[in-house]
Amino acid sequence: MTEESPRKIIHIDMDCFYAAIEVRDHPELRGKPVAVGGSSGRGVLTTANYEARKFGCRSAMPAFKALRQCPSLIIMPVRFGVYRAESQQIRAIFAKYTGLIEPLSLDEAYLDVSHWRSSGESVAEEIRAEIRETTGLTASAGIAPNKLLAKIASDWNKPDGQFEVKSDSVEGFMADLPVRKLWGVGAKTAERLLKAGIETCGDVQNHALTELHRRFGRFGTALYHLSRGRDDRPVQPSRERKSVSNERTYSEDITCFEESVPKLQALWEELCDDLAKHKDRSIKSAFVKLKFNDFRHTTVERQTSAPEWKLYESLLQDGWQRSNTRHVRLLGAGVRFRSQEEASELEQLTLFEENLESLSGGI
Ligand code: TTP
Ligand code: MG
Repeated sequence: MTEESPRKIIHIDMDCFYAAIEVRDHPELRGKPVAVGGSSGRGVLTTANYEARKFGCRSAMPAFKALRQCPSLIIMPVRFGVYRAESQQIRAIFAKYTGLIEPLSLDEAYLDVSHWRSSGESVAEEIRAEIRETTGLTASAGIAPNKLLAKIASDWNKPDGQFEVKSDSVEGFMADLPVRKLWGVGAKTAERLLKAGIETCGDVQNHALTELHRRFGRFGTALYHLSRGRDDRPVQPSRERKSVSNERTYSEDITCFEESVPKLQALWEELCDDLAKHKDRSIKSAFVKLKFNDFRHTTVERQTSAPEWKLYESLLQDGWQRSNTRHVRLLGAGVRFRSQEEASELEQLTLFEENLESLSGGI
């Protein structure tokens, strides 16, 4: 019997993507600490280059804090259009190597290159070289038999490097890895696991499958496999969009419902414009998001296929009921879509019901 050969999955992630583009386009910034984001009082950084990271500047950090830590930091305004165009160019390079591309964000994607005769490592080298030649930007890559490992590995030799996890070294590679790095393990879950004495994947490996299942249910079973670096998920070429939304942080806190209505209405109008591009999708629900001045947020959601303004207004009212006198600093309005599968099931069901009706009508 021949054993199936392992898949060759590459995870590519551009290095400090937005900041690298800004430095490339403004050569006078080379070698200086640079971030991209809003520099006004409430601005946050989307990312920072490696020079700025030495001072602790990070994605999602408020600009005032970053400037306190690194007074010479240069904060460039965000140019989404440029980043999107760059991302398209990078995806066009991927497409020369494989049809199996699963983008995760503008600067990140999984590629399945199992059909290549050459090693995954050399394909990754080639792709990175081509990205550098075409765009002048550097990328890092992880090469492994599955997505889980490839994504972890792409961080190993960042920036401008790559790392391969070979099939026979998987369990060892995973042993020291914090469980927090696993797909689906967030801060809360990691905390729960820590209480059970589990901090690394090696700790999980010491527990039997039955015990993990008893303690954590289905998640325990997944954990058992993930901690051993096992992951069968295929590279899925077209990940469909699950939702569309608009949100905005205001320079001054909103103190009451009445004041927030016209602001939400403006967001809702933009949302309706955006939805025009997604006419092929079926809407499942509408939601309104509020972030309070203690940075906690809440989302109020209701099922609907028609995202009408009155509904958003009433969701907003429900949101304010959770405010407990807190003021609001951010508002968001959005819709969630049915997956293509759900949408076609619903279509079948509707057809079925219509048929039943016409049958009973005929009796
Ligand atoms: P990342 O790949 O997470 O970060 P990065 O490419 O800047 O740096 P690294 O070298 O560590 O990969 O995100 C890609 C881009 O997405 C990033 O350049 C800016 C944007 N971004 C945000 O706008 N907000 C965020 O919170 C994060 C994490 C990223
Ligand atoms: Mg990146």
